[in-house]
Amino acid sequence: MSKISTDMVGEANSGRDKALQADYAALGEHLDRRGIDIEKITEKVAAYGVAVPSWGVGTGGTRFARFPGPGEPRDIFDKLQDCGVIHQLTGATPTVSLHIPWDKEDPKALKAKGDEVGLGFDAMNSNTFSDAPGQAHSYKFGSLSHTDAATRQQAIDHNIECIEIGKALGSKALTVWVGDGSNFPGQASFTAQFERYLASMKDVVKALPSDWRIFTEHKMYEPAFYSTVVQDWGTNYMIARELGEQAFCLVDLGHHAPNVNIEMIVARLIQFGKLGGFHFNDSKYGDDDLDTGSIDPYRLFLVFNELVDAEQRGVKGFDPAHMLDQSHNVTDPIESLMQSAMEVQRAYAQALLVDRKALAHHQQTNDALMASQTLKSAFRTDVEPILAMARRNKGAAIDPIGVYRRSGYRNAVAAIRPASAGGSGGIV
Ligand SMILES: [Mn+2]
Repeated sequence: MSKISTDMVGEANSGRDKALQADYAALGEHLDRRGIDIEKITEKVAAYGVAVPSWGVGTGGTRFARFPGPGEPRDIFDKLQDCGVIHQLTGATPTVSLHIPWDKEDPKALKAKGDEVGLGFDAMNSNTFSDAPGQAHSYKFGSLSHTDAATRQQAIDHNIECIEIGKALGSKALTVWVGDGSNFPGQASFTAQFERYLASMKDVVKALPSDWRIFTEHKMYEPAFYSTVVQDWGTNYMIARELGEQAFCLVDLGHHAPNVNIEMIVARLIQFGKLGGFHFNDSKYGDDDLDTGSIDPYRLFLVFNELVDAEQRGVKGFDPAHMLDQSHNVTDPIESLMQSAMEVQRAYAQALLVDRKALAHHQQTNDALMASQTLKSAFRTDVEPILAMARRNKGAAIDPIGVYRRSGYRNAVAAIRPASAGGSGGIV
């Protein structure tokens, strides 16, 4: 069983079509009164895609435990199949982001499987935050910033290998996140460690094809708990400046302190031409890796408000990569990723509804209340009929999770894929 039957999707859609048409017409009328053409919004939403992370389709865990679900993917080919189902039903996730060495296989076979399930390949992700079996040097005390030159070289070579695999897959970007840092005051020289990191990254950039971008991802803490080499967006911006025109900052929504104004960070990076992309997820306390939009959908909307503003201003070279990066510990990962992709689309659709002319006027005249209400009125609009219509028009499911549950996909793959081990350590 590779995909869910298209007949089943069609039948489910037929049963919901009448109600959808009525809801869509009602919303269309409402938006028309606000001077918005619903068809234009639907077209934009239909054209929007967010990449799914290959590691997201396995059940995640914490450093305490992992509780695997049935039918977990055995390898990258199973993962690609699951990602294909997500895209089939939502029409919103046309690409997958691979993680090396977890997904290391013959690139030709990976490309063939991607073609089979209708997926392209987004940014490649390197891993120098854990040791791969048999590697010569350990990353226990760092990778690209390690005090030992041979360890740094091993990490550089690994990143270059990720670029090589990505080239064969049609990827155009490398995302680098390192766990390097320190756990004790005095353990590492902040300056020397950062100098070593920058020198290593410069060697990686030298191997970058001219039409590729490199994204560096900042994270405040964890696995290092006292200091982290790439800890915040300021450091990340310095890195992108140091590394040159192909280097950009990646914003993972969970990698900030609680209450940090992420949408303003996004605006700053746009203003100075260094926003590379996103890892979408949600959080309450830290890097919780919760489902996108599950805790604070307003913040997600405010991030998209900045993105749409930049898009509509025609900011030169503005082309951020959109990826999900979250850990599904208590849900079926396919359902969570479908829901999250739709939440990202929802935030995009709502941001498209912002009356930017009115907002600019309220800002100019210092009318704080009306400026804030201009955003709120877009956020309050229930755009579900737009999302559903975009899915229906491209042959995806009006109700992806309902169809997925009725399809029996999870039970079918569980019959083929052996139960995976639980235990500790599942953090991704
Ligand atoms: Mn991330």
